[in-house]
Amino acid sequence: MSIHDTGFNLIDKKLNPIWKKVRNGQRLTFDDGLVLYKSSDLLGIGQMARYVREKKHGNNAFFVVNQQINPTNICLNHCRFCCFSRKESDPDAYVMSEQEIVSKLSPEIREVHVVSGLYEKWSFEDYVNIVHVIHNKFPALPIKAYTAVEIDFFSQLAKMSVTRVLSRLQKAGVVCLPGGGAEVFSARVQKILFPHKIGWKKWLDIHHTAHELGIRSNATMLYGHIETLEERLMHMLKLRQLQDQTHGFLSFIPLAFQPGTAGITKYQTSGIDDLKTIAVSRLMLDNFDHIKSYWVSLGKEISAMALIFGADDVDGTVVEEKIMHAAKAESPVAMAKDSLMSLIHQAGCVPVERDMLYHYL
Ligand code: V47
Repeated sequence: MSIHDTGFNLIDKKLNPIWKKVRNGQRLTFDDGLVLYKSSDLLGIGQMARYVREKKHGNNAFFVVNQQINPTNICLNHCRFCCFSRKESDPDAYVMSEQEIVSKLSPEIREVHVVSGLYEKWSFEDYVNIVHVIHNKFPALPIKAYTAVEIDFFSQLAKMSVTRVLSRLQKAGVVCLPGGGAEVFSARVQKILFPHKIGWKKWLDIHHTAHELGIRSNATMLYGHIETLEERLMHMLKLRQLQDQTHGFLSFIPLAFQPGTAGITKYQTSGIDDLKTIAVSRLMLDNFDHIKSYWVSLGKEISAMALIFGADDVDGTVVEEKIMHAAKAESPVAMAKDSLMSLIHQAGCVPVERDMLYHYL
């Protein structure tokens, strides 16, 4: 039986006015978000989010056969939370050749996701060339490349405007920007964890410009470190505001922080926090079509449960993931298509293979 046919009782009566708004398709406020986050009625919140998810997508759960490529881990930003970045002199620093990049790809891949470090010895043309090489070898393969942080770096490196940088990449074959580098939209957190990285205003401006050029993008939120619930909600509301203007975001991806060796928190987020964050984002981001349950950061079990708590996409059968595994994520480094489909079945959903722009395959 679908949630549409089921009357359910909310244990936490404070949720009743929010449920009324959700049923009437009314927008939730910051204060509503706080009531949701502070409520212990996890199942009630999950059922409301499931109601919205089912209205948008029925029982479908999307996935894409995806390859991540990280051409180098050398990065001049040494963000405190990041276990992936290296100095050039580090013994495990690497730079991939064109051949190595191309060798990661195969015809069954439906989306390639390129995220690099900020490597000063490469020119902007070197970064563009990576896109060229991929596009020439696999012309039909949609390319999602370079976060707003990298776009800003290229603009400084090449002394070009963000618009020109993005247009150049678009001509080379980029159709979408990944959602990384957003972390959490808070000047307070930025000062402590990533002082040298672009802040939320620039991140949003770059996505705004991309959307104006017809480049779609995703949005992430890194949670479970030192941020407050209020900061998480402000992050969601700022994204919602830009989406109202451009409708350029494809999906929202909450990223559960993997503590690794960064020394910021001892413990990984709880399953309760993960499911609540998926559900709250589904309820707050009424103008986002898709909420991703990123199994690499949530693990397989919570990722399957997230599909009943508002998520409708389990991201990719990522062929190889490096960034979170550098922070000792316990999920496998890759998941085959069959395993991903069985994870979706376990949640009682119907797997739907998609391409980057959510066309059914
Ligand atoms: O920007 C870094 C985050 C992001 C850790 O657009 C960490 O489809 C958890 O953006 N624990 C990169 N997270 C990944 C990313 C992404 C992933 C999947 C899909 C898409 C998409 C984008 O990973 C970084 C940063 O916010 N990150 N270190 C960590 N220890």
